[in-house]
Amino acid sequence: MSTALARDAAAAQRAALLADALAGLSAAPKTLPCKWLYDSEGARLFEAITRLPEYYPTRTEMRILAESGAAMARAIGPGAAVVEFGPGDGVKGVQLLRALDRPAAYLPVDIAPEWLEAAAARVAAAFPGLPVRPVVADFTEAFALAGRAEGSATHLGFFPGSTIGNFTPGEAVAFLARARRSLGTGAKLLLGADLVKGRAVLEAAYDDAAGITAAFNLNLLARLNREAGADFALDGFRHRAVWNAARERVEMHLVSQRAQSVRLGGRVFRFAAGETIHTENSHKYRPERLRELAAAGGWREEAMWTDAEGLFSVWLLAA
Ligand code: AVI
Repeated sequence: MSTALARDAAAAQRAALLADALAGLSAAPKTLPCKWLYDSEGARLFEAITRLPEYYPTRTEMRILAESGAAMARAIGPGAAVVEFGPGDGVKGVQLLRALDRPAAYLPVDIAPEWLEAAAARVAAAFPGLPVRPVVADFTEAFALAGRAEGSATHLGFFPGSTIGNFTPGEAVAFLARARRSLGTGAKLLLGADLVKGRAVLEAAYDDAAGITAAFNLNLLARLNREAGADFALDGFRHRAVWNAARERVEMHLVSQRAQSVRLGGRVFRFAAGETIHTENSHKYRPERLRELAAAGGWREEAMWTDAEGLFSVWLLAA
């Protein structure tokens, strides 16, 4: 990207952040969209979260991919073009491609070109000769893969990490329906989904002893100070993670430690002591619920793999 284009993209991004923050902080209860957790500092902190002893999803999913990779490859069949939604550093993509029978291509999809580069470079280094075609697109909106498939290869969507859990159920169904349209006829989707489990395990996973998840959550306020000119006092808010059993989701909040005011975009937002900003939902699924969401998005279950403790699930869905 040229410097001028990069500058325009950064300015548009800051304007969108400010608009979302003004809307979210004007709502009752106050909220901020979780997508803004991932600036470069947030992405670094999230990588650290994935290695925490309490945060079981990443290593459990990697174990399922390692242990059941051969069965997945058989169910998927040879020659698939892998389309990974939000590939992060590309580690899971490499693991999947290693298991598959003669994959035809790797197409990582992300809105941020700099993140795509890391995943594309890792995959290209691990599989010389495999066509790697990054797609710059916001996969939370409609996008086309037309003309990108390798010959007649079928698309295998790959959406690991239970990132689907950060969507509301309505958004999850909309994503699944859009993915089905983007991936085209005969497509399959390999989907990671975290499972419902006991409160203690879930709350520890989102409120670790080392305070990394707290730093990840609070970085959202630091980002608003840096990029949107807000004046949040970072010691005036504390991280809270709570399992909402009725809605089967872990919620992250930032709790105001005192009555205080914050300036943002020429406006003043007042907080009562104990008032929270709701920053993220991480839905957990029972298998029957996941099947329902998949069906509503136009997919049917072909197979499901889990770990010995039943912590996490990986689904193969067919269009
Ligand atoms: C990216 N996503 C699947 C993570 C999750 O578990 O919901 C984000 C996260 N938030 C706190 N810890 C991890």
